[in-house]
Amino acid sequence: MRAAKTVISHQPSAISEKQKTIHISGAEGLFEDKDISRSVKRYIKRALNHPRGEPDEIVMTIEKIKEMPKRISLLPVATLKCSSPDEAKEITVQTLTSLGISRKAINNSLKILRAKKTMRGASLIFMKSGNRAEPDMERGVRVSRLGIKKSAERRLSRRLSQMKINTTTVKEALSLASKAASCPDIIAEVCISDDPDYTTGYIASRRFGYLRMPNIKSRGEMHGGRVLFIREDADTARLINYLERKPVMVCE
Ligand code: WAQ
Ligand code: MG
Repeated sequence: MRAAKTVISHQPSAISEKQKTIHISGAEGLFEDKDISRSVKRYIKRALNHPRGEPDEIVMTIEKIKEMPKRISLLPVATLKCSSPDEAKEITVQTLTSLGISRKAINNSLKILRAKKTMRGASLIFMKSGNRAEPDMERGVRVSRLGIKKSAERRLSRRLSQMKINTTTVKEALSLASKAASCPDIIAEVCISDDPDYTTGYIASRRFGYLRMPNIKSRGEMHGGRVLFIREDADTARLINYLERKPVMVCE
């Protein structure tokens, strides 16, 4: 599902009005036939009640999966002590540096994550050169075709409940990060929600797991995004195909 809003911006210096599309919400999953109607209803409800605003377009795509999903397991979860966006930045820079990611790549990612115009998908950044690899830089790459087995979801819910973070937001973000981390060419991911009232972000990697950072942004801010750091010699076409099209199921 994706939901968007078109706004007309009146720039003080411009003579003409300009239309631009604002991304409101997007979500995806893998479901059994019998669960499709219920899932579609949930996605519509979510699009219509979104903290980023009321959409004037909701697009729903339903595709039959013809390939057995690849099974993956979840990254381990931890919540770091982090009390401000500055502290989150410090943790992010330190963690990414220790994973071998260059200062240039880190700086480029911070620009994307703080840009006013949010993307619908993730940016792919080469870990050394800092160059971007996504073919459409406004849209980014959408990690899609991922689901979680019912038994795995129940177990995850129990675990997250003990940590008092059992929400759809956390479950979906952890699943997405685990699909990304299942790619050997992806070294790390950084995520900030674009929802104005969701201020916890994360940094994920196979080495350190899924590390949550509270207060990564201040309440009310509309910016956010995702950056995937990739190996310098990654086969980007193959990588993008995996992220966008390969069915993956969380099974543990
Ligand atoms: N694939 C790639 N990028 C995506 C996707 C996707 N499927 N979905 C969202 N993005 C990008 C896009 O640029 C959004 O602007 C940005 O990520 C943020 O998306 O453990 O809610 O859906 O408490 O707002 C983190 C949870 C929540 C942390 C993240 O992201 C925790 C969240 P949002
Ligand atoms: Mg959002």
